[in-house]
Amino acid sequence: MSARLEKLASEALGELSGASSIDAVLQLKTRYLGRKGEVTALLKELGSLSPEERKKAGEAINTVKASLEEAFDEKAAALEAGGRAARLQKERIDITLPGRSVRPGRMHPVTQVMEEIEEIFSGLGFDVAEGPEVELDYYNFEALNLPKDHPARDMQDTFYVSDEVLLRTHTSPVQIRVMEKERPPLRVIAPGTVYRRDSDITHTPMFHQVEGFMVDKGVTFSNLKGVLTHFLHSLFGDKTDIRFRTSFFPFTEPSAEVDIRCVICGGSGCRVCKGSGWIEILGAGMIRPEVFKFVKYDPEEFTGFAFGIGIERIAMLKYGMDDIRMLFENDLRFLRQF
Ligand code: 2NL
Repeated sequence: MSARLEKLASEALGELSGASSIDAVLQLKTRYLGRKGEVTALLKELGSLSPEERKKAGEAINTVKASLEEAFDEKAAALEAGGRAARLQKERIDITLPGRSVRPGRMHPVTQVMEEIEEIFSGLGFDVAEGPEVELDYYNFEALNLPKDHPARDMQDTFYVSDEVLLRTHTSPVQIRVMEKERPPLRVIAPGTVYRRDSDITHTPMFHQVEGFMVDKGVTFSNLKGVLTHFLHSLFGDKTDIRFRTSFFPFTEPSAEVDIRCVICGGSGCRVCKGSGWIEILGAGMIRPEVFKFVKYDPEEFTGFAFGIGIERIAMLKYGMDDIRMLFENDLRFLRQF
């Protein structure tokens, strides 16, 4: 009996030293010490021994049983502690690391300029109107005194969708739609995206415009000058010199182009103003009676002025950019500067 007991004990300890998981230890514990375990089986054999031998063997078995129990429990505890240490090591967080900062987005420079222009005209009582970018030939050209055979249509390289449908080349069609629906007095600006088949360092096929108009009884060229002078002084500063030059547009007469003193060189002449000291900023004029007839206004009763401004050019001047394409490459390192 004592030889079998010793063999069993050394076997159990040998297997235990090879156990690498808590589950394996618990299985061994059941196999040796459980109700149907091998040590328990030895205890059941005690009945066949003499009372003297039984006492001796019983004590020996219980001693082995107690020491095995302790060995199993110690090993299980050690494995559990090791597992927890490994998990803590794996889940370790360096609380001294700096946090990850969130970069706030910002308005595109074109949007910034467009909103600034809207603010200035809102202050003069102008409403803001919008309309479709895919437009009818009628609203984009015809109603603006540009019939199909008009030579000025060649000035605009147009994206056509079909014979009568195109991508608007300016936001004037929005203004025609407003006049068609509403009667004077009207003060409206039409900001938006426009399209022309043109692409180089000063042109992109998609760009932005703000057009505007004012129609009422007795609106004059003086009103045009007053409104546009106030607008340019608000946008570029009160001290900015402004000049009106005579010009031609098919939808206005008389027409003017408006220049500001070069914001880059102050007038002495540079690359941006091509040595002239002046920069062309917008076109404007008194709306022609032909246009009024298309929207059923009586040109004897009402007069009005209209104007158009390219936004990208203003953004480039304001922020000192020299290539318009940078605005639409969406390079965040570039856009974050504004
Ligand atoms: C330019 C010139 C201009 C207009 C736009 C306009 C609109 C209607 C009636 C009459 Cl509905 N005129 N718009 C008038 C004169 C000039 O823009 O060079 N823009 C960048």
